[in-house]
Amino acid sequence: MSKPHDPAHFAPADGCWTHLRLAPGLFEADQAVQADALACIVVREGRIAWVGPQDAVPRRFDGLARHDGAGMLATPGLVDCHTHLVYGGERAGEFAMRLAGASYEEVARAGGGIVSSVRATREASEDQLFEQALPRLLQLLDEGVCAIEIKSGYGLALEHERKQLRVARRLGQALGVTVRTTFLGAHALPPEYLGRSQDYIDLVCQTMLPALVAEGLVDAVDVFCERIAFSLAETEQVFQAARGLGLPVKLHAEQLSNMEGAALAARYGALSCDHIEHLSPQGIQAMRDAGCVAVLLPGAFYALRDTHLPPIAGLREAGVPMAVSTDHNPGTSPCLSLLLMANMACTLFRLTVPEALAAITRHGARALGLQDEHGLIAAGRPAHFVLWPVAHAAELAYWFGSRPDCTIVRQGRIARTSGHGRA
Ligand code: DI6
Ligand code: FE
Repeated sequence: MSKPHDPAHFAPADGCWTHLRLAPGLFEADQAVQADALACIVVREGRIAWVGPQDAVPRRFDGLARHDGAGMLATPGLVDCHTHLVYGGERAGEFAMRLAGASYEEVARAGGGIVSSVRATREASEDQLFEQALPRLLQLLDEGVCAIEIKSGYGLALEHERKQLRVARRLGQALGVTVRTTFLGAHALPPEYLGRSQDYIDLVCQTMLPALVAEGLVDAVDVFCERIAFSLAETEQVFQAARGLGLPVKLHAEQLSNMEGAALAARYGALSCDHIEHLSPQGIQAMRDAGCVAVLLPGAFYALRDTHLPPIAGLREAGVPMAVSTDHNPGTSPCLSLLLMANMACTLFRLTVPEALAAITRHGARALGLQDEHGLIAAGRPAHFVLWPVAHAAELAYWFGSRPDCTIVRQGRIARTSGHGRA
């Protein structure tokens, strides 16, 4: 029996979406829209066919249905560009340990941390992982996410990494959402490889990655480059394997210490460097020169009670595009709200509201190599957009702890309809 979240239940969004306001900087109009003027987005055959002032809609669209946007604010569908959404179990006990004074590194060294999620993930079947991840993804989607990255990295063995990536693909199909999969086999050293890090990296590069790529399960490759994870030299070996298979790379870089991982990732043309609390000025320059996106993860910063801020002013000055994501994971960011992350990026990292909104749309899309499909309202693209019952764009980053009652058009279908209030 099909489920209520099955996209087959959603009506096509084709028609003229009228009485809209367009969020500044997040659209390209076919005809200039004066500030404060009402706009229209025309959807035809699941794609955006035209964007412009609503009193200038071309006659050729006269026959299309009308959808009243009721003055709501339109943004592109949100993009959550860094998540570890598929895993077994949870780690609330570790949260308590950290509150009692243990650091993230201490918890990891005591056999908790990533490795404890690895145990739970290995024990779970593919169907169990799917059932556990489904409600998490539904929560993100209900807030307007239209594209999401899902990493492996809690299997750390071929069959278990495969299971995670297969679940990620299945979730995308079952819910009608763009999913980009990232292979993060080099997330932590599995316990059975203790003291044999090089052997594990060889397995990742020579066996796991090629097999999973051959199965069509990998869109990009990531590494956790950190004192408690993998060295710069090991990271480079994984990047070389990715390059050999023609895959883009990303990096968990300079989260807990400066390893100069960002400069290495930039040399490999990385789509993004993520976390980057300890990013150096040289790292910023390298990222700028390589056109690499800086992915900021305020959820992990907050949950770890970190105080070392990422170098936002330096990134801004260098013109490095900044994205913001949930980093949803059971250890350091059990967060299921991208808008909360936009709020925290403003409050904790001092992003401006326009920066925060670009961070969860345009720049998030770019961090996934999806900039031609997602993150901007423009003719020719698949129809992914969200209508928000707010007076000001700033409200998207201002409210926290509540869910706006939005209308969502995802993959050309109406996935949610607003009652025009707050939920
Ligand atoms: N950095 C993180 O914040 C997550 N992974 C990573 O490389 C944490 C993953 C976890 O603790 O389970
Ligand atoms: Fe992460």
